[in-house]
Amino acid sequence: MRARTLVPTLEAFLESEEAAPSSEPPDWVHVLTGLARAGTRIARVVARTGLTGTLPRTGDRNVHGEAATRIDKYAHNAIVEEVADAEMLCSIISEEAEDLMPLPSGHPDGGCILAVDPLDGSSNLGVNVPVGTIFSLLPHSPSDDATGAGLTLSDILRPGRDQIAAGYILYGAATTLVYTSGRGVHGFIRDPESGEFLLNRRDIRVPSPSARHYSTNEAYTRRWDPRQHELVRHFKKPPPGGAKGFSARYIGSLVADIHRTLLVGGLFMYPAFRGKPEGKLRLMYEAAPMALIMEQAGGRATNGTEDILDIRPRDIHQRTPLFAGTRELVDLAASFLGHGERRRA
Ligand code: AHM
Ligand code: MG
Repeated sequence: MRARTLVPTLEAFLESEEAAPSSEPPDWVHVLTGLARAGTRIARVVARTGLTGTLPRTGDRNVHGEAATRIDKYAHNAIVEEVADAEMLCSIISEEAEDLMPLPSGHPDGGCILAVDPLDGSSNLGVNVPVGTIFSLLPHSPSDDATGAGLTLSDILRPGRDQIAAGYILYGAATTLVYTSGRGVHGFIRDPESGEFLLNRRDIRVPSPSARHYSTNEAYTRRWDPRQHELVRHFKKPPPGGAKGFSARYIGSLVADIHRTLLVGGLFMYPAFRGKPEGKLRLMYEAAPMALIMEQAGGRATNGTEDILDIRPRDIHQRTPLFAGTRELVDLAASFLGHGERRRA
């Protein structure tokens, strides 16, 4: 009989890998396990969207004027409920809330902010395309009182390099949680039978050589900057000496596009263009957590002129262009866009 290999659950892994020997796991672990519980609830609702009528537009707009669905709101509430007890948190930034959300009064100020996109790409759900939750945990600068109520915007607008932990939950064929706390990137798949997130990939690295994929919404070509045109023209040129050329991949759902890029490599791009001078994606809860994941996996992420992790936000919902993926390909993009040595791949 074959011996059964014991695959660690998320909790067991966090306890054994993230705690110093014979000490308690760090406090952020409670936020991550709360997010995993919320992810389990969200996955269940996502899987039933076609049956439960959670999908149709409510006619509501979210704080950014975008169409919101009831499931976006459900995901937001599930996350707030599941992390509310985490003592290290004091406030939440959510794509679904206009302002910084303080936790209920009486909650101690644990010095940290959770920035989250509760359900990114939910407009894809009607056609059964994977969607995801993206999260980032940041310390805030000391405020002048113990409840955190004295927090000002400048206390919380910290660059992505300060993140304590970041990651995403992908609701696809399998519900997958990927996180980093700055010590590698680890992936877990939720076993629908036991309900546990089980370790699936330890220390994920963006492969090198990687897939020669470029990933962008080419419908915006006519509004692109000439340098962006030049970059994509470069990907379409026949490679010298019979080498394998580039191929295109674009799902239009950030978590799914980044997950593919993380596992097989390539270059994901959501550039700025005419009409969207800062692109579409949000810095604090979309680009920065994905950038930490990419850097920790040996890849890179830039806005074209600056590494995403070095950008100090001016606003909690600030947008940024994003170029992320295999380091050589992000270097190449930066060289075309004016940030780095011009190289050829
Ligand atoms: P959302 O936050 O409103 O759900 O939109 C974000 C999504 C991302 O998942 C994806 O990368 C992007 O929008 C796709 O945008 P576009 O349709 O412009 O290519
Ligand atoms: Mg989003």
